Amino acid sequence: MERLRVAVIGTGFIGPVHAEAVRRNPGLAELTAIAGSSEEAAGEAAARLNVPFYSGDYRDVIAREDVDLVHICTPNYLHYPMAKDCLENGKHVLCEKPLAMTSAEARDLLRLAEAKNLKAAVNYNLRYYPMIQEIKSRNSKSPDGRIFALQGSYLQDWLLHETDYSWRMESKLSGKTRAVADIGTHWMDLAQYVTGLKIEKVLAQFGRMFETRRKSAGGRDHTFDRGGEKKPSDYTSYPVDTEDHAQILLSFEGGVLGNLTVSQVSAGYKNFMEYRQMGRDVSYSWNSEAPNRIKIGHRDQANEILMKDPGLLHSRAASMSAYPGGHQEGYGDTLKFILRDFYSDVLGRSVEGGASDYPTLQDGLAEMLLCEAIIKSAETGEWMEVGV
Ligand code: SOE
Repeated sequence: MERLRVAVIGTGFIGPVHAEAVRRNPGLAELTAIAGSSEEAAGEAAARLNVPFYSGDYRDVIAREDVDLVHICTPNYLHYPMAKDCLENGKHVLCEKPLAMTSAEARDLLRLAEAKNLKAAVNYNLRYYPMIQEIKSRNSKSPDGRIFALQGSYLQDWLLHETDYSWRMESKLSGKTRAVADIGTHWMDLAQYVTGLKIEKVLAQFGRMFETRRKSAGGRDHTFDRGGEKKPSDYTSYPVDTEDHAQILLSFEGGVLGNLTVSQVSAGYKNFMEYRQMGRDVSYSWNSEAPNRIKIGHRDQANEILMKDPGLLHSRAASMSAYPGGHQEGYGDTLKFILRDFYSDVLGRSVEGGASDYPTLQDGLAEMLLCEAIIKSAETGEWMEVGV
């Protein structure tokens, strides 16, 4: 097969981002169809993105002969049924995270993909910042046991107001954990990926800023609704049963210690993920607000700031740089490279800079098992073993 014919399901925030990333891999794929939650939404997106076929019913899209692979960019509760339909229709799948609502759903998708001999991936795209790849390369060249502790956070503030609304606020659409499943799993996937160490036990504490919130009658995604233009009567109250904030102690294999703060109510942190690794030789510190740099901490020599320059990075990290020299890498660039890895594997092609190690359904299942252990720990106040 020369190039993959790709469809995107979802026309909200992330669907169009995926569509753009498809087109940034022109030697591997072309975008042939898009599906939305209505004929109108799909048609508007198809016109804006110049996509030849569209439908308000995703089943029209996944039944098409000119679709080999489908991106699922819909709310969490739709991931499993849509991915299952795609696999049953013989389509490869890239699903937004979290993979499903439960580990049972995730395991069923893994089984189905294997039975159908189809490839599937989960969009833990944050692995694909070049400097994250650099830390991973440096870890893989360091003897085992040099890592002592990991610390980090993923902080946002888009749900700080009690009128800020997203479908993620509704546990029947998003799952029993919100912030942890939505963004905490990004950090946990990245930490396990960068170190090669699995998380074995968790101890979690959840926090909720509001027990009830208010949403406008339309129920639209009012992410940035400051409530200014609406009257109190425009809002209805609803109970909140998921966490805004989580503090999690993590016990990694090999006795490596970890702790993670996840929050969607941290004023001023727009989309801040920080990864910090303490080891016997050095510490590494990276954050998504300054993605082109790593602070390398030393005890007996001056600390270093490593700035992205592909000529100075390990080959894998260099191959993940969308631009030469120190040009800034961004969120969208990470999707270009996760798709390059995934599509190359589907097409059976080699990948520049080494073997492609995109996040698979196995990684998606691992994150669902972590979420379930974290929920249980938050409910009981006890350490919980992570299932396998
Ligand atoms: C909202 O929290 C969100 O869009 C997440 O769903 C994404 O996974 C994250 O990368 C950015 O923030």
